[in-house]
Amino acid sequence: MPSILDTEQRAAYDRDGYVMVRGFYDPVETQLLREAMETDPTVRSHVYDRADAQGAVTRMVSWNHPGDSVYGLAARCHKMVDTMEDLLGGEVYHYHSKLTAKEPYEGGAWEWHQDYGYWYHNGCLFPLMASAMTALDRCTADNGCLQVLRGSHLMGRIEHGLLEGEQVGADLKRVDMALQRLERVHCVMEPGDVVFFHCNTLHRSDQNRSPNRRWTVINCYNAARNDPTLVHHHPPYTPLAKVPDAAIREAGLKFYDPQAASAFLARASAPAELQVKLGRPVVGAR
Ligand SMILES: O=C(O)CCC(=O)C(=O)O
Repeated sequence: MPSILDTEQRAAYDRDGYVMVRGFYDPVETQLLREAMETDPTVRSHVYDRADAQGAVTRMVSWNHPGDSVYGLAARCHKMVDTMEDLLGGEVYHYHSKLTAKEPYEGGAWEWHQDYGYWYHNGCLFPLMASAMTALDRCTADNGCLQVLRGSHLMGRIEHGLLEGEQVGADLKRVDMALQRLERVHCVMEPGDVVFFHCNTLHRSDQNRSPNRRWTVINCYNAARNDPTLVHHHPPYTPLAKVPDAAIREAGLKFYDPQAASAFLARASAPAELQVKLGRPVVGAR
């Protein structure tokens, strides 16, 4: 099946390092995904906190294999995977997915980083990786929506280092220079919208100081031809079985098979190589 992107959107991704697809999931699909995140026992038993520099937390759940749950089917459906294959120029596999949940008044911030700032250390030789963030709630500047620096993916990989709290972020000097030249875009999203972004796109988000919850799911993919050279906490190339888009609705509120819960990470850590380089353990979620 073709990618969901039209020619203009496809060109926007190459130019800007991200592209927004409004209403990617319809209201029924979105409600199923939201309810699954809220009620799936395997998800709820794998929540961990990731603190920002002020100690405010994002509630996280990370899993490596999509499985047959409704959210696994969403990560494997044609409209998602065919679009990723279009963006990455060939076969892709599921690298991992995560819930990033910012609760009202207490959700934490994310500092400027590139996902490839992490994934590079996992032995992924090429930046042939991308993510799709799905809004489960309305995401606005007030509740800490994703912010991207338009065109920053063209800067290549930036060095990442230790920040305050539990975070690894991009070299602040470089980020400051980029901020002078590139436009910062707040990705305001309605539930069901998806923003696709390149692994070298600089992104961040603010704390949630509003009364409104901000939950998103992020599906991350790697090109099959970019099979990591190192064994690490995310999977090597694993063929991905695509399903029709209708499978999401047909599944209903289908949960993850608890027998396969080992696909969930207890608490995602920074890549071992990066921890050694930084000289101390760092937790993270990438
Ligand atoms: O949830 C967010 O606001 C950002 C998450 C993020 O940047 C990440 O997981 O790498």
